[in-house]
Amino acid sequence: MKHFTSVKDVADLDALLKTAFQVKQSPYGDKNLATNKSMCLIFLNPSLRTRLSTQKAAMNLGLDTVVFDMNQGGWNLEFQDGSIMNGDKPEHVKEAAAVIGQYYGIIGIRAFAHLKNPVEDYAELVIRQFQKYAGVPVISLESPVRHPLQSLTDLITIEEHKTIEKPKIVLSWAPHPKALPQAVANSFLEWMVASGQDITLTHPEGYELDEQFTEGVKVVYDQRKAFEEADFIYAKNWSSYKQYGAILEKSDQWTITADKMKLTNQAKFMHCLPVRRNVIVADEVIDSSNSIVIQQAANRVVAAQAVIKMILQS
Ligand code: SN0
Repeated sequence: MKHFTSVKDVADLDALLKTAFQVKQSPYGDKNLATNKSMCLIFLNPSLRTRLSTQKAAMNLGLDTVVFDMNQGGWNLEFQDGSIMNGDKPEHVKEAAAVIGQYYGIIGIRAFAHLKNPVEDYAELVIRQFQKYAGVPVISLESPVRHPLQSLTDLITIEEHKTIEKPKIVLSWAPHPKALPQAVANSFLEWMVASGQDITLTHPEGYELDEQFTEGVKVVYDQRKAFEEADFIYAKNWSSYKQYGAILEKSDQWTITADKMKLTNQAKFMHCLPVRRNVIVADEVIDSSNSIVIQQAANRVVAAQAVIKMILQS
C-alpha cells in the first residue's frame, strides 16, 4: 500500500484486517519495524483521537512522529496550481509538500470540508496535492470527503463485536447544532459496501449523500423502521449534500433514544466521537452497556498501526 486516502487504496482489505487483528493481539510485536524512520502529521483542523491514536500507533512501531498544526505557526499555503501568488498565501503546496517529503518518510494530513463549494471540497485538493508533490506515502487524517482511518476502525470494531455472520448495520443521521461534513458518513458507507456488509442508511429527506457512496446501500427514510432488527446503530450528523452545507432539520426527532434502541436486536451503539450528548444520542444510550464508543475509539490505534505497518512494509 502506497497511500491511504480511501478504501480504494487498499489492494487487499482482508489482508489489512488480518494485519489489524495481529496488531491488536501483539501491539509491541513490531517495535523495531521503523527504526530511523519518521512521520509528520499535519493538522489544519482540531483533533483528539486522530492525533493521539496515530502518534501512539507510530510509537508502537518505533516510528518517530512530529505533529504540525499548520494553522498555528505554519505558512498559509496556496493549493491551486498556476495561481498568481500576490495575495495572502506566501507558499505553494508544490514546495511545501516536497520539502516536508524530504524530511519525513510518511505524511499524514487533515483538512476538513469548508462546506461552501461542493466541487472544491469533493476534489480533496489538499490531500491530492500532497500526494502529487510530497513524493512519499500520504495518509488521510480526514479529508472533506472521507475519514478512512475512522472507517477502518469501525470495520474492525464491528468484526469484533458481531455475534452473527452478517449483522444488520444501520447508519443513522442525528441532529447537531453545527453544519458538519459528510466525510465520516461517506467513508463509513464506502467501507461497509467494500467489505460486503448488510448496510442500511436512514436520514431525513434532503440529507441524501453523494450517490457514489450510496450504491449498494439500503435507504430507509423512516428511522424507526430502519432500526428494526438492527445489530449495530452507527449515529452521525452531516449537513446536506444536495443543499450543500445547509442544516435542514434541527429537531430532536432524530436523536438516538433508548426508546428507539428497543426496536433493534439489542444493537450496539457506535459513534466516531466527539459526540454531542443529548443531541445526537441520549445519555442513557451512550452510557448503556450496549454502547461501544470507547472500545471503538480504542481501535483507532489498531487501525492506524495496521495502516502504517502496511505502508512501511510495501
Ligand atoms: C468532525 C466531522 O467530520 O464530523 C470530525 C469527526 C471525527 N466533527 C466535528 O467537527 C464535530 C464538531 C462539533 O462541534 O461537535
